[in-house]
This record gives sequence, C-alpha cells and structure tokens, in this order.
Amino acid sequence: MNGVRILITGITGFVGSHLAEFALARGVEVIGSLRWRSKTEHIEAIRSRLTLVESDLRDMMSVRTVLEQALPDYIVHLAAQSFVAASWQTPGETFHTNVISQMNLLEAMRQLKSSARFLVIGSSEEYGLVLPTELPIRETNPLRPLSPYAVSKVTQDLMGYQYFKSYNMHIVRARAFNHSGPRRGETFATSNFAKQIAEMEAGLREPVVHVGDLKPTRDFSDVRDIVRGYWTLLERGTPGEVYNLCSGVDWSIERVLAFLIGKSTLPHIEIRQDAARLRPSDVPILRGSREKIETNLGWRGTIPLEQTLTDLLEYWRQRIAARPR
Ligand code: A2R
Repeated sequence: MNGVRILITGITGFVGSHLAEFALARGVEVIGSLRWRSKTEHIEAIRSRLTLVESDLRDMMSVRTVLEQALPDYIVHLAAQSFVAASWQTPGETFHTNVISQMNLLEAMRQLKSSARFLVIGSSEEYGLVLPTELPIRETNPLRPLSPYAVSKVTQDLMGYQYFKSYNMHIVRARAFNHSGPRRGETFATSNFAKQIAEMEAGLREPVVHVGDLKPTRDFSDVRDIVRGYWTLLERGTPGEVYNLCSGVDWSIERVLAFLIGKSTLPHIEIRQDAARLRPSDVPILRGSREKIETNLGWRGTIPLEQTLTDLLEYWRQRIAARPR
C-alpha cells in the first residue's frame, strides 16, 4: 500500500504496537504519537521504521502540530486511559484524557481540513449492564455504562457520530470487546495472572495467585485479530456506523485462570481472592454478536483464546528471564 500514511495515537501501548507492526507489514508509512515520558519497550523492534512525534493529546496546540507533521490518510486513535479499574480512582483524569484528546484531534482535523479516515476506539464496556435476554450483544443494544471508563468511551463513540453527522467526516466507530495477547498491560486480569504465574515459575514469588472477582464472563479476542479488524474498518467500514469486534464466545475469568494454571510447570498453585482487586460495580457478562462486521465486511477472528493465553504466558516468561538479576 505504497503512499498510505497512518497516524497511530498511543503507538507505545499494547494495541498500538501490534497495529504498527500490522501496518508496516503492508508497506504503509506509520507515524506514531507518544509522550516524552512514554515507555517505548513495545516498539523497540520496529522503532527505526517509524516516524515518532511527541504530543500530549490533551493539549490542542500539540495535536495540531502532530496533524500538520503527519498529514495522515488514516488515523487510529488508540491513546487513552485504558484501564477500567483505574477509572474508579481517577474518574476526572480518565474522562479528560479520553474525551478531550479525541475532541482535540477531531477539532484539529476540522480546522486543518483534513480528510483522513478516523477510527474511534470504543469498548464493549459501553454496553455495561446487559439483560440476559439481550445476549449476544448487538450494536443496537442500549448503552448502560457502569464505570467512569465506560462513560468516557460512550462519549468518544457518540462524539464520533456527531462529527460524522455535523461535518460529514469519514469516521467509523469500533466497539472492541476484550482482547489480549503478548504485551498486554499487567493491570489487566489475563496478563496479570500470566505474569504472576511466570514469576512463580522463576522462583520470584510463592505459588499463590492473587485474584479479584472470577465470576464475570468476557468475550475475548486476540489482539492480532483485533488490529486486523481495525484495518478492515478503516478500509471498508461505512462512515458513521458502529461495529462490534468480538468472538461471540465468552469465558469466565475463572476459566481463563484455570487454563493458565494448567499451562504452568508448577505442580500446585493456590488461588487467593484479594479485596483490593474487587470493583464497586462490575459488568457480569459480556458476549457480543459479530454478525454485522462478519456479514458486511467479512471479518472474524482466527486465533483461539487458548493460543492467545499460551502466547501471553510465554511473553511473560521471556520478559522475566531477560530481567537483570
Ligand atoms: O501513557 P503513555 O505515555 O505510556 O501512552 C499511552 C497513551 N496515552 C496518551 N498519549 C498521548 N497523550 C495522552 N494524554 C495519553 N494518555 C495515554 O495511550 C499509551 O501509549 C496508550 C495506551 O496504551 P495501553 O494502556 O496499553 O492501552 P491499549 O490496550 O493499547 O488500548 C488501546 C485502546 C484504548 O482506547 C483503550 O481504551 C481501548 O483500546 O481498549
């Protein structure tokens, strides 16, 4: 795809690094925005092939500068306070980062008359409280957000709709359900469990895995499938429309943990619930319908969750083995 330029905000994050790899493999020119203090470990292997621009997206002037420098054809706005649990501690910061950053980007695009395609990254958390009769969750389901993070994502989502309607901008909205894989932030349950197990295997902690509520179920996809889905939406998604990206299958957190423990080399691992890991209100069940994106655009995930979790555990084993002792 010679000549196409993509701007990835939050390129140093979990999804950003995978999307950058995906785009580079297609011959696309990748420009990434990061903050001066962003950790760059996830993009070290591809850094020489990227153009990196510093910007705190909450600052309008620096967002304009990024757009003027990048002159993108596609923008995937991944930068965010991405962690639901942290949003209870810092609701204001979560809202400010997630909502104002996207508004700055869309306003700067408008001011600079950018005709770039823009992908809004929403979340299954937007659906929040889902009635059993509403499963699997379609895009038409009511949005009943249950966390400050979810409210920020609803706002980003509807803002994308409003800018599309008001200014006829090429904006497609994605609602990604849970995704995991190598480089997942350690605050997320899948990655946190895998890291704890890898540390136990390395003899760095006792064989006790600390957990929160194991009952909720989530619809997991592999991050490598999700970035392929984002690409599909950029290329062929209908502007103004919203699409679920999901597997259509839900696993309880308990089942995820049991799978990872089963992959461990240790004979026995104790499971201990930690009150600090429980949330004020949690979404009990999230299982999506992928019918719209599959029927209209032909996307579906291909990597089974067992593979994703195996790769995630291996990622942590390697990271821990590489740590200086
Ligand atoms: O915090 P940093 O400097 O390491 O960079 C993170 C970036 N970010 C920002 N960039 C510019 N200005 C900001 N004010 C700002 N705040 C955060 O967003 C990092 O590069 C990225 C988030 O990466 P992760 O936490 O690993 O999130 P992940 O899983 O890649 O999520 C991507 C998207 C987000 O919209 C999530 O809410 C959604 O997928 O699930």
